[in-house]
Amino acid sequence: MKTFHNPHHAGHAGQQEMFRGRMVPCHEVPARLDFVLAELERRPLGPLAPPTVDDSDLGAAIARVHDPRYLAFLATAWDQWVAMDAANAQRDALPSVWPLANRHGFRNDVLPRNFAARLGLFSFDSGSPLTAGTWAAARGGAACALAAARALANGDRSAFALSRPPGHHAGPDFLGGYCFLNNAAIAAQALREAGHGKVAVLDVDYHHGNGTQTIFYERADVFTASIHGDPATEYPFFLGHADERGAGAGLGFNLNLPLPRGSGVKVWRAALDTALQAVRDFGASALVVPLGLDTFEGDPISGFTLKTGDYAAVGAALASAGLPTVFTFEGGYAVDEVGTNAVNLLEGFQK
Ligand code: Q9C
Ligand code: ZN
Repeated sequence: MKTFHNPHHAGHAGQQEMFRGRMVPCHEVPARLDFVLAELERRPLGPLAPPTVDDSDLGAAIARVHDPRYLAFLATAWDQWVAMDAANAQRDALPSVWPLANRHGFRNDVLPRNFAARLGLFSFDSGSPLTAGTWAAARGGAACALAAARALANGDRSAFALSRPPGHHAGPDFLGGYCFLNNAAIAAQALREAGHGKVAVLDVDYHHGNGTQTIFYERADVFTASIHGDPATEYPFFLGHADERGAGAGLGFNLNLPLPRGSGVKVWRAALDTALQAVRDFGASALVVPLGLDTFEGDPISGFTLKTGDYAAVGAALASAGLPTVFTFEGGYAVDEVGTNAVNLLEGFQK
């Protein structure tokens, strides 16, 4: 399988995230991707290259998934932050005020003139620092996703969009969970436009793929499934419950499989079988896998107990769907092991 890696990823390097009233060092660090690249050099799965997609193609692919008002904000957010106060050039931008959109009469239809308010309008947590290089890095990730979808359109069986920041928590008009542009959704939409009538997204990150779910919630042409820590106790808390099944034309085309914190490989694999059966029943002709490795027992912010030796079989199970597949790199914060775990899974898929 071809891997498209993002040459701009390291430009996005947050210093600290807000966690329970304290600022703590960011978990989502550039070294994560470097470890995956290093492992891919040790155990090649195929060609490794930066994406080559045309700028206007890329802009169009991103705009198919994200709202214009959000994209206009994100593209210049850093400049707006520094314009607010020149000293901000030394600090990451983090939100601290939110509109509780659609609740208690708080409005999200009037764009505030204050940047801090705009940042809150488009964010759902204070753990996702926006930095000088965030937009270029996020755009580079979208390019990887688009290139991976195009590789499938050209007959490849699979492709890996290796980028950070991750994407699956980013929605049509919001960032959060370390995510800014939803790479998996961009790949799924590009596959639709390349002629796949039905595309499935099977999210295996520890955290519910709330952004992807929201993007496709009312659509019947993209089936979204996610296996994750139960939002009753786990981030992102406010979405990812089993009773969210889609709405309108999309009713029945979203599947959430929340599992209790502490779940091990046996329970997790059973959920994977359920999700794969649902993908088969849906009749997808292409698959996107938001690949988070934070299901690993050693992950510092997550609560499942999968082991390094489990991932090859997970890859093989995903391959059993028999579908052309795009993988997008998502979470996984046990930095020393994330490369081994990712490549174990992808090698298992490819065997
Ligand atoms: N300070 C992804 O895995 N914060 N995002 C958890 C730790 C948010 C995870 C608390 C976790 C987001 C792509
Ligand atoms: Zn995650």
